Amino acid sequence: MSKTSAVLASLAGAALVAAHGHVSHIIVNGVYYRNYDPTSDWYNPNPPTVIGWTAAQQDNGFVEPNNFGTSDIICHKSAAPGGGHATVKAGDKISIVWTPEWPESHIGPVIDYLAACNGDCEKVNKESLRWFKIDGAGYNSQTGSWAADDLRKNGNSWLVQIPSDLKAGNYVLRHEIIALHGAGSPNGAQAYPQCINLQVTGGGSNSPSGVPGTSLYKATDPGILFNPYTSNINYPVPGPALIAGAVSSIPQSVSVATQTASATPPGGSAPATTTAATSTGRSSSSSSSARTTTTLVTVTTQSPSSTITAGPTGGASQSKYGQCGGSGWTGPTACAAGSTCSVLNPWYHQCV
Ligand SMILES: [Cu+2]
Repeated sequence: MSKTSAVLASLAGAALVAAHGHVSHIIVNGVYYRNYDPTSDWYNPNPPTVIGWTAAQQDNGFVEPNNFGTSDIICHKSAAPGGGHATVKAGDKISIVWTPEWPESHIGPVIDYLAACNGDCEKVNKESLRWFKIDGAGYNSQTGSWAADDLRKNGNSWLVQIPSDLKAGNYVLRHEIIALHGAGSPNGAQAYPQCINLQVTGGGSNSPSGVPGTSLYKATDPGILFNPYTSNINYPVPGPALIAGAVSSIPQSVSVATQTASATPPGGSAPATTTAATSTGRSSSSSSSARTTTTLVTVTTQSPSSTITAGPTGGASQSKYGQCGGSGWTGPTACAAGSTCSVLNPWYHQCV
């Protein structure tokens, strides 16, 4: 190891305590869908129905390689299906947004998989899912950047395209960052899988075969046990091969939400969307004609019970990393001591 590499490695070691992350929301055709929030929903006795899977990720943490053979790698620790789904068209691009800001030290690949549910994803047995890889970006030697760098520079978001020939049906999208800053040592890589339920409409007849989540990676795979602090990086993205016709990543850009929608429960009709009160200065462009636009009336999504602690002034306040504002938010806007409400975007303000 060169002196420079050693310095970089020790800096990375210091960053191990940095906040990690989870996916806060997705944006499809300008429509914002809230994801499961492991840092607040976990503690909420009456959490909102969302498209994202529930997981024991209160620490914003990761799955370690020694557990890549267990069900925790499928959709994160102790994961269970989300109670609803988002409806997208085959060929749609989905912006997947992480919070808090992805740590710069946490270099590594960004990978996306789909698995058909053959029924409602809300009730699927995760062990039965067979995952096929629709994109997977590692290190770009042209730009000298890792996919996780590109994600961070792209507003902490990653743009994924659903294959346009995919057979219509219900799928789980498994989006994942693998952080490699410690991956030069055994069990040092960090996997951050995030699962979201999608109903895909349109499409064609393509139904790729896949592998069980527990077979995606092994702790000793060359893309898992890998020292990224070398001068000539030649990184093999781990996991199965991309499906035919897929690319490692599509061109990245930031998506802007102009509407919000709630998750559709199984068998439910298309969600009502709420046009954002805040103008972004952009035209709202192509939102799906299948969605109905309506005005949000009154929605009380949670009772002010155990997740909400009394603030210094006696009013209700949100716990750290919980939501504290944004279009349509009816919960507390004050943050618990030690955190302040930060505007991530017009639809999501967070106590950080
Ligand atoms: Cu970390």
